[in-house]
Amino acid sequence: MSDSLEEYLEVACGLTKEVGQIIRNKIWVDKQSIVTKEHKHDFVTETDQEVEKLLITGLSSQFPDHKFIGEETTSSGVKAEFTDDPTWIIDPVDGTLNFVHGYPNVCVSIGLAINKELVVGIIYVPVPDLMFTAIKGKGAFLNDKKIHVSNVKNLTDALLILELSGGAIAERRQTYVDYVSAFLCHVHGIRSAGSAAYNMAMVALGGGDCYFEIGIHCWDMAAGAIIVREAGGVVFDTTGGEFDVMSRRVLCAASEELAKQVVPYIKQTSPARDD
Ligand code: LIP
Repeated sequence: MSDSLEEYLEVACGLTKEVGQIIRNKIWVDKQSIVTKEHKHDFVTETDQEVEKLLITGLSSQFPDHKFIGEETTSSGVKAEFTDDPTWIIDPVDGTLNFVHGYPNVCVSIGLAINKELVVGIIYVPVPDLMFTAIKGKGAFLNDKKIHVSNVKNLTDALLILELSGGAIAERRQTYVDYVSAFLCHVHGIRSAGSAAYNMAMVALGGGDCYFEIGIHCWDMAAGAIIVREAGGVVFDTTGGEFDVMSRRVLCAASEELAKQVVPYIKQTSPARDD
């Protein structure tokens, strides 16, 4: 089994590097062709669609019995089917709003689940060429060098990562304003990268200590969940319960102690599940 996981990772990393070149070539090209999805700040570009197609075509030619859940395929109306079959969960461009603006925190995020368990994760940040990878039980790596979460256990020592997204939706706007004012007097600082996958990679690297978000999708967090865990961190539901990749809720941290201190501040909501 572990040989196969290594083969899956190798093939997926090769394809990811190839599509990364497309993202690098296009990020600062004048105008992306943009379409909006769930709300007026929720974008998709031709690059998202092109990259997802190339990844799915490349992976399915090597692994014809594998299944796929892709952000753009799903938003075109194909229902996500999460079964026990090996399933690649793909966000071709996580941080599309960044991409549209030319802000380089943009990732290709690919998780592989077998029997609904995440076993391989890749987060590739093509502009600075950062390749985060993990295989279950084998640790997490950045460009082949082993990485580990920080040793922060207290909120008062933490660099907290918060997304300030969904500005087009009044209720979400207020929630983020409330979070900033609640956390700012406790933590060392707050960062917002614009990509769930990037945020989770930062927790895995020890660059940030804790990140949570409600309302994102399985393709935003599948790869990050295994990479954070393999880097020694914890991944929970935002209530502090068991993480469920289809729930659209994630809380990850360098330590369980830190995660549990953050839970009481989170405004819990239950968006429609991905499955
Ligand atoms: C984005 C997430 C981000 C969230 C955005 C959006 P996309 O994913 O990475 O964490 O705050 O609303 O969901 O749409 O760029 O793939």
